[in-house]
Parts: sequence; C-alpha cells; structure tokens
Amino acid sequence: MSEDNVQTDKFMGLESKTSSLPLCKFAVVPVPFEKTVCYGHGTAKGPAAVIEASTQIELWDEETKTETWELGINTQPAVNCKGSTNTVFKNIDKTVRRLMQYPAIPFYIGGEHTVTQALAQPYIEKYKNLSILHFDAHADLRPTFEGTPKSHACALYPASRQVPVVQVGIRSVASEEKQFCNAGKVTTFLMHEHRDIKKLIPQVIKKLTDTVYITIDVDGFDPSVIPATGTPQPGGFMWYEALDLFREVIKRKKIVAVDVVEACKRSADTITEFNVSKLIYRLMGYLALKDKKK
Ligand SMILES: [Mn+2]
Repeated sequence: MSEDNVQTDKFMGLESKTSSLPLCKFAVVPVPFEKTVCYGHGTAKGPAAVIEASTQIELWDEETKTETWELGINTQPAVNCKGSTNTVFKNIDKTVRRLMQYPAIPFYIGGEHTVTQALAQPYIEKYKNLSILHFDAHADLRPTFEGTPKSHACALYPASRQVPVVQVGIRSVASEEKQFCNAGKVTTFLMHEHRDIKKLIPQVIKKLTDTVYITIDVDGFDPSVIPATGTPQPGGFMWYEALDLFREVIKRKKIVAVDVVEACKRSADTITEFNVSKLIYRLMGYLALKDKKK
C-alpha cells in the first residue's frame, strides 16, 4: 500500500467511513500506558508506531489468502493514559465494557503489560468459561512489585487467581513467583523444556478452555523477531513457530479479545512496529478464516 492521503492513525490506513464500529469484525484500540517499566522505555509510543507501520502491510494476506480488511477494521481513539494508574484502569475498563456491546473482536495495543489487568477483568466477569493464553518471556505472577500490585511484573497475577492461565515462552521467573507457576489455575510451559512447537501446541490446546483471551507480550518472541521491547530475553519463539501456535488456538477456540503489549518505539530501526502490525493483521486473518469455513 502506498496511496497518497493514507490515514496513518488508522490501522491499515482504512478510512473511517468504511470502518464504522458496528459493522466491523475487528477493532484496534491503542492503550499507550507506560508507568512501571524498569528498563527500556518507549512502550507509550508503541501503539501509534504499530498503527503507522500497519499502513505498509499488503491488504491481501498471502498466508490466509483472505482480504481480511473487507470484514472491517475499526480503529478506536487511544485510551486516555494520563493520570494515576487507578484513573487509567478506570478509563480502560470503560472502553472495554463499551466495546463489549459490539460484535467486533478487539485488538488492544500496549503500552506496558500492566494494562492486561484492566483489559482482561471485564472478560473474566462476562465469560464463565474463560481462560487466558499468556505469551511472554516472563511469568508476570508476582503479587506486588516495587510496592504496587499494578505493575508489569504482576500483569497476570490477578487473572491467575480467577481463571486458568496458560503460559508459553516463559524463560524468566523470579524466586518470589516460582511458587505460582504450575500451581492453582496456572500452567507454565517453560521455553527450554518445550522447544518442539508441534508437541507444545496440543498441550496448550488441552489446558485452555473453549473461550480464550489472548495476551501477547512481544518479548515472548525471540529478540531477533521483535528487538525493541523493555526487558528482552534470549531464546524466544521464532515467527513461524508462534504463528503455528496462534493459528491452532484461534482455529479451535472462541477468541474474545487479544492484547499485544510491550512493543517499544526506538530510533535504531522499525522492525518491531512492522512485525507487530503484521502479527496483528495475521491473527485477524486466522479469525477471518473461521468465518470463511462456516
Ligand atoms: Mn515480558
């Protein structure tokens, strides 16, 4: 895509008149929250960078062979992330509950992983049979971190007390959170023990319930795939391995929402925003494929 006058603040550059929310299959929601990151900064600028990069993706998806965009992709205004974390959480909650009134499947773009706490809660309350697929390098199961429970290091703790959480890609676990891995409602597939994706996928499918919220911390990928993220770890999923996993989960489960967090904007390169926007469009393509087969 390289037409003039492309709207760089709309996912895929789609015009708003062809993508009104009630008619859309997908909604893209920027959540540019950054407060508790401990090392690399730039997640607040992640959503806008991803959306701008998405205007360079081809509309026809060469893998799914779908014109996914024809199903409608609405881009929402960014959630207001100014003010205290409590205020931001209230803004997120309001946005999620409003979007729940529409058929569109939301793709929330972070921002730091903390936002998942507020994003997932309304879905946990609405869907009795919900589970969460948690793609990440880090377990994110600390009850509190640096004096607050609302931290990126605690992103999945509240959800893990309520619904099954299935963790993949994990290769960094703190001593104070290891007791929460593979305990209670949490299943943790450590990366080094599950490097064969073909063997991992059926185990993940088995542990998930029928209705799934997907949270993708981009550091679950290998840093060679997604280099710009706050706290990278070596040895993550490669592009096609991760797609194999997501394709199968989307095929077999009802997906209520997806969040993609911790992508940073940095001046060194644009690989991260390009790859994250392609990831989002590809996941939409997998969802589009389900409609096609009906
Ligand atoms: Mn992480």
